[in-house]
Amino acid sequence: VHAEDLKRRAAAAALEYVTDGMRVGLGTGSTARHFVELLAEKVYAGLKVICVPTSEQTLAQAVELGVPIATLDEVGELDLCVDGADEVGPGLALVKGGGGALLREKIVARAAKEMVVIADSTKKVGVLGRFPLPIEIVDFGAVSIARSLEEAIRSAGCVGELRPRRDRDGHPFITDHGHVLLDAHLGRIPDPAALASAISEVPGVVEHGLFIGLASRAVLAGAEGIVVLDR
Ligand code: DER
Repeated sequence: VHAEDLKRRAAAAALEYVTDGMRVGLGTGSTARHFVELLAEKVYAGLKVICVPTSEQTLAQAVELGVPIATLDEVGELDLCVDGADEVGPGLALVKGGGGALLREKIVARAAKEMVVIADSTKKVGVLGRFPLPIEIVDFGAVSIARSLEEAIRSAGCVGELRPRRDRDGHPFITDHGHVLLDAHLGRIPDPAALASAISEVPGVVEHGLFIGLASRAVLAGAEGIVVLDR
C-alpha cells in the first residue's frame, strides 16, 4: 500500500474525533495536508469548526479550501489538535519539525485539550532519534551556539552532528518566525526528557522537535489497518 494512501487513511480516521462546534488546531506536513482536505469536505457538508493553523503553509491550504480559521488569541483554548510526526516513540513522545513548523506546532499542541497524531505506521519506533532532531535557534550569525548545544546534547547521553538546515537552493532555511534550524543527527535518544530539558536550557534555543507529554493519542495507518495508541 502506498505511503500517501496510508497517510490519508490515518487522517480520515482522525476526522472521527472532530465534532460540531470544535476549535481545532491544524498540523503541518503531508499527513496533516490530507486531514485539512478531508476536514474541508465536512465543512462544506455543514460541519461547524473554527481552526488555528500551525504554519503559513497550512493557513494557505485552509483558506483556499474554505476552512474557517482564527488566531490562537481569538479562540483561546482548543478542543483538539491534529498533527503529523516524524517519529512516534514510547509514551507517545514525538520527534517533529521535519517540515520546519515545530514552534507554532508546539504552541498549538500545548493550547489543545487533546493532541492526536496521525501518521503511517512506519513512524512508530522503539527508540527516538533515527530521524534528525530539529532545533530552532535564533539566527546564529556571528554568535554560534552550536558548541553549547553540543555540550547539552552530550550531557543528556547523546552524540551526533548538528547540521544547519538548508532549503533547495542551499540557503539557510528560515522558519515562519524568522529563525534558523539545526538538525541533530543523534541516531538514538535514550532519554528524550533529559535531552529536551538540556537543549531548552541553552541560550539562543527557541524550540526543539521533542514533543513529550503532548500527544494523548496516535492514529497509525499500516498495511494491516488502523492502530490507535493512547498515552
Ligand atoms: O514538520 C512536522 O512537524 C510535520 O508534522 C512532520 O512531523 C510530519 O510530516 P509528514 O506528515 O509529512 O511526514
